[in-house]
Amino acid sequence: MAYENILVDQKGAVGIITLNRPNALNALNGALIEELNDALDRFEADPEVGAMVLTGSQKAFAAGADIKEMQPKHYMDVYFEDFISRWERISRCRKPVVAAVAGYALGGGCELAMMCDIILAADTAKFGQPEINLGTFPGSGGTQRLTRAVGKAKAMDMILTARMMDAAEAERVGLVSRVFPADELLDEAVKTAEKIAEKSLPAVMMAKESVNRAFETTLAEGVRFERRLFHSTFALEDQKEGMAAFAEKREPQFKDR
Ligand code: CO8
Repeated sequence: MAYENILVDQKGAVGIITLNRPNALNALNGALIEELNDALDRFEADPEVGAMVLTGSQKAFAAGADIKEMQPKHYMDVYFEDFISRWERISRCRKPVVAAVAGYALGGGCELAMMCDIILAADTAKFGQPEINLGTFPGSGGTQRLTRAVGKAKAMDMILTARMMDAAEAERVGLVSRVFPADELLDEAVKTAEKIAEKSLPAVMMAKESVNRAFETTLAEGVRFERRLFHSTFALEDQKEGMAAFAEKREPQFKDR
């Protein structure tokens, strides 16, 4: 597939996807989402890739779903095409995805970032769910993921008033894990993804699956799920290598793929 709305690059074991619709502040339209999904499929299938970075421009990670594309749609259009269901592909990635957010992450842009595993932000980042200004409300997990990330008070405040949250507030309330000067953001995101990609890929994937389970189940069931996966890591060559390397005071060489 030829890409017109994203740029794709690979640095060692890190796949990098850059949203690239500069004239629309990276507004997410159907074509962009198909390209993004295709790039994710490729990186997921590539055994050389251990982690991914998703980023945008300095001005916008993404200013939301493309309002001009949505404007003519009626209820039966969105119902029959199950509008937005294909936009959640990234939340089903089994390999980790780091979102590097500079500038606006609004509406679907904020939801897309929240579908990633770690959000790193530039000091210029602005997060918001302004759909209420359009006579609608977040439709791709905003009411659910934002609430889980920052709690009811902040989520209601943002979703009902359309107020934007800056990077400092987003870090304080736990929406983002770290904030960097804008010109260092991408390097830091790639470094973070590289660090993840150096680990055992199956252990990383299981750890991700287990953390995500915390959002889907009770504590007792989640702990049980974690225990089963934890036990299964003892079947990995990487677990043998990791523990042997510790005992021998050397760096581990993880190879399971
Ligand atoms: N859709 C379409 N075009 C957009 C969008 C958008 N969301 N955002 C910006 N653009 C376009 C503008 O129309 C403008 O185009 P043109 O030059 O042709 O007029 C260009 O990008 C530059 O934008 P501005 O001139 O407005 O730039 P400013 O710096 O003045 O303002 C803002 C920046 C504040 C970000 C402003 O553009 C804005 O408010 N944008 C809309 C933000 C918004 O409401 N987002 C929510 C959209 S609804 C949504 O996301 C539903 C989610 C559905 C699920 C998605 C799943 C992942």
